[in-house]
Order: sequence, then C-alpha cells, then structure tokens
Amino acid sequence: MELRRACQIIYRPIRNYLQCCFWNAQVPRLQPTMSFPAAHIFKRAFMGRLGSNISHGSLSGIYRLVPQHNINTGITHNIFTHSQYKDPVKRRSFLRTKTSIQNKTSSIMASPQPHIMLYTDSTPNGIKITTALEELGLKYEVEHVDISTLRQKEPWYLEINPNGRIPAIVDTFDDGEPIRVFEGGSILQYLTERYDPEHKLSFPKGSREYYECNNWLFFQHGGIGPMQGQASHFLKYAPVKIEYGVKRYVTETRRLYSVLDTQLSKSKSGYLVGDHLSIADIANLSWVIFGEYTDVDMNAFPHLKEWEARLSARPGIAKGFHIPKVLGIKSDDPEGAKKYQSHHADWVIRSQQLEQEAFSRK
Ligand SMILES: N[C@@H](CCC(=O)N[C@@H](CS)C(=O)NCC(=O)O)C(=O)O
Repeated sequence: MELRRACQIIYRPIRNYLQCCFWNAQVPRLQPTMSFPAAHIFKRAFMGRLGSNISHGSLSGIYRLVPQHNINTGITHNIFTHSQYKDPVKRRSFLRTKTSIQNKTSSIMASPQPHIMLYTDSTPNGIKITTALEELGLKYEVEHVDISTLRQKEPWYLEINPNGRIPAIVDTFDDGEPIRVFEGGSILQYLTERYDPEHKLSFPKGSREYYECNNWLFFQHGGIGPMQGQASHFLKYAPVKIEYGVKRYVTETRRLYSVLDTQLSKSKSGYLVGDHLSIADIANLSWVIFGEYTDVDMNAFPHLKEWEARLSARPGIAKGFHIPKVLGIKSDDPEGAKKYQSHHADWVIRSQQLEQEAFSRK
C-alpha cells in the first residue's frame, strides 16, 4: 500500500478525534479555520497540504495571515488578519458551537463569515466599498493605503491589486485560503453575492432587478467613473489647462448625471433599481457626491440632488464616507475642496510619470 494512503488511514481516527475537540482544518467551507496547532502539525506531517504562505498564521494557533513573504519580491508584509478570532472568549465560544452541534455544520457552511481586510483611501472609488460594508453591517479591517504616498505601487500591494489602484480586499475564501478582490464593482458583487443573503443591497440572482442592478453598476464603472475621473483630472490636476479636455469630460459627466436624473424621475421607490437601496445606488453615489467638485451644478438635476441628500443621510453611508479619513469635498466646504485638490494634484502627476516611465521601459 502506498505510504501516503497508509498515513491517511492512521491519521483518520486522530483527525476524527481532533474534529470532535477542535475546529478542524480539513472541513471545507468552515472558514476561517480555527485549529489547534497540533491539527496543523498532524495535517502537515500526514497530508502535506498546508499552504506555505499562510503557515505562520495557522501554526500560531489562529488561522490568519500575518507577515506574508513574497518569494518573488523578497518583501514581507502584513496583509491580512482575523481580528474576530484574536479574542480568546469569542474564539472559545466559536469552538464550542462547532464541537457541540456537529449537525449545525451545514447551516454554518451556508453563510460564510467575512474576514475582510480592506485596502483603501478616501476617494470616490474607495468610499464605494466602505459605504457598502457599513450598510451591510459587515465586520472588516481597514488598511489605509494613502495613494498620495504611492503605496499602491509597492510590490506587496501589487500582489493584491496588480493594477496599483485602490480599493481592494482580501478575504478568507471557502477553501480557507486568502482571496483577493479588486475593482470596485467586482468587490461590490463579491460582497453581496457572499454576504447579503437577505438582499439588503442586492436582488435575487436571475431576477429582473438583478440584471437591472448590473446595468447601473456597469454604467458607473464604464461611464461615470472614468469620465468624471478625467473631468477632475483636466479641471483640477492637469499641470496645463486644456480647455478641450475640460469641456469634453465635464460635459460628458453632466450628460451622464442627466441619465441618472431621468432614471430617478421615473423611479417609484426613489432608488435606481427596484424597491430598495442597492449597490447600483452606492456605486453611483460615491461619484455623485463629488459632482460639485467637478463643476456639475447639482441644481440642474433635482431628482439626483434629492437622492444624493437622502442617501447621504443614511447612517451607514454617512459613516462610510469618512473611512479611512474625513472627506471634505462638498460645495458648502470650499476650504475642504481646496485642500482635497492640493492633496491630490501633486501625487497624480508623480504617479502618472512613474507609471509611464515603468511602462516605456518594458
Ligand atoms: N476601475 C477601478 C479604478 C480605481 C481607481 O482608479 N482608484 C483610484 C482612486 S479613486 C486610485 O487608486 N488611484 C491611484 C493611482 O492612480 O495611482 C475601480 O473602480 O476600482
């Protein structure tokens, strides 16, 4: 008999015993894996299946990614932790639930627990995720990637988002391994598909509203985001004033706002899709609140203006706007807008130069 098979047979009763006592690393989808170090040692010895990049966290008794060493870059960086399980009391009660009622396994499996590390800054794309997380009421940790310091171009971060932009998240996937998700729309879909079974911010997959929600999510991703982003660039950050660029992008942004305004004028619920707030509203709102900053007169869009004020007053959204730091870009705060502009103008040009140089060397 093959040695590996023999080891498995010997290991099985030990594993079963451990399964009764501890959170076992072998049970798929019951993540994050809470395990007694011995379980991992047995597992490593007999099964040889421990991922090398997470072994530090797992062998320390709490399954969490701590310093992650990238063998390609030689850089070690803390990218992920499971704070929920640092607390020994919570940890013990979690273990008790698991070990006492084995039958409950399937229901735990059905609703995975988030262990989200969010990498972000206070910008339109960044607040899209913090507002969604707050509205969903999910636990998450934040790593402030101050884009003005170009942290988003460092090798450790490019492992998480190869595009060198915020936002991005790292979560624990069903297989117990970290999963990275980048691009705001992809993150919003990931969060709602995994953690929104009650459809607080989403709609049942396959329903009409589900597809309509995608329409407005992609509208933001392919329209408002890039167009308004360029409008800000030419208006606020470009070292030379190019009237053509300003006109093209500011006008296009206004046109896109009018599309949103018309949609809202027809909406009975006051939301872009269906009868409740959704990731479609959240994604677009995160840009619309920067409207005045990009020379859009919101009085021209009464439905959009009312929607913006109503949604911005929601506690979850209001909180999410100011994570990881306070936003000060509203038209009633011209000083804040000026600060925001000068904070971003300098790094935008440096970043552009750096990226273009790196690209032309390839
Ligand atoms: N398509 C991306 C765009 C992300 C993006 O452009 N983020 C900006 C902040 S709003 C950023 O990280 N800029 C940093 C840089 O350009 O280096 C998304 O929707 O997530």
